[in-house]
Amino acid sequence: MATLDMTAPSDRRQALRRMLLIREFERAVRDNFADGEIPGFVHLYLGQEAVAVGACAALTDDDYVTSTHRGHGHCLAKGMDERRLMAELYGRSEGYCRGKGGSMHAADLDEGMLGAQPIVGAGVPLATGAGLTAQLHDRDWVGLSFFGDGAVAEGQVHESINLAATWDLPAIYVIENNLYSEGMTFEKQHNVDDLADSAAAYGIPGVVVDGMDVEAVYEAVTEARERAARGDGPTLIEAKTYRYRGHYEGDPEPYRTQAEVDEWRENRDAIDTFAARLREEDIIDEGDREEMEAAVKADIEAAIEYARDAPFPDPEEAYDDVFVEPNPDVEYFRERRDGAGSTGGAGR
Ligand SMILES: Cc1ncc(C[n+]2csc(CCOP(=O)(O)OP(=O)(O)O)c2C)c(N)n1
Repeated sequence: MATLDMTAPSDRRQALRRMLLIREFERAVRDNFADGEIPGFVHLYLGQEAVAVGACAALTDDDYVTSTHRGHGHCLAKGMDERRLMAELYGRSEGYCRGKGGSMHAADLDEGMLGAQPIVGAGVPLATGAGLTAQLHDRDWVGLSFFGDGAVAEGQVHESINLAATWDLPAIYVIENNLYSEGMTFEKQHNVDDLADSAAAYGIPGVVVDGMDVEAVYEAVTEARERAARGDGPTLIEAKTYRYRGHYEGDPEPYRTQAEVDEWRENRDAIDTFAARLREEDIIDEGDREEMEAAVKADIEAAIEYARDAPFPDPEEAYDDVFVEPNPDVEYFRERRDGAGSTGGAGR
């Protein structure tokens, strides 16, 4: 999805619409999962819409993102089509991975979504890889990884950011600190107030941003992207946010109170805050939000119908796309590795 200019009224309206689309998508998934229409597990992004939309609005179509088990919002914000994403969740062959990936594995290389990764932290090295590819092949894209506060405790996350920092790779790391990792509170898992502080250990900027403010996220990612494009290396951004639903649908949530959830929803909701700001600035009027909501609702209803009507994949396809022929680039790196005078590494 194209970059937004958040100084332009029409683009700010567009940002609000994208957040509403994600919210409506997730509400529909919540309801239809409860009705048994959607197989597997789902982890909803409700509450965190400002992070995905703010970050992706600062990226170009050529940039790459990686996602997590809570990935529907990232997919939609990056420009994936709600009908094919819904079909993927429904396990249908019209889905992005022909229904074989489901909620936690959606990917679309055309829109720059390298994939949702349910292994906690596993998307981070992929974004580093996108940055390394850009550097090695003189391409203009950046790799941005979304990951949770829980993922920060994974070894591969540290290794990936350290490598990107050392090699000045065009990468951006966005921690979505929603205060919980499954049932573990943030305080029980980390000994710091701000996870962005760990940026000091990599020698890169660490930025804390209000993840309930779409424009604040947009500004932080815009700056990080400019820095990456200049060849100055990665930035670590911590967006403080909150998830409204349980870790997964069906989670009894013994680790938090309803009062806490209500407090965030009523007083800090990212969509309400942004819509109120746009109203104050006369960019939308009273009826605009309702109109936008009705429009996205119709889009999501159409997506559900599309998913319901789509066929299931043929069982014979089960092993398709599991292995690929080596990409020519593999030979390129192999030759570099085996070249005269090499010490065996792929080199920089
Ligand atoms: C390597 C690994 N360890 C454990 C799990 C089980 N698991 C799935 S999600 C999750 C919590 C992740 O929390 P966080 O990274 O904060 O993301 P959030 O759910 O808050 O979006 C855990 C422990 C997993 N999928 N992968």
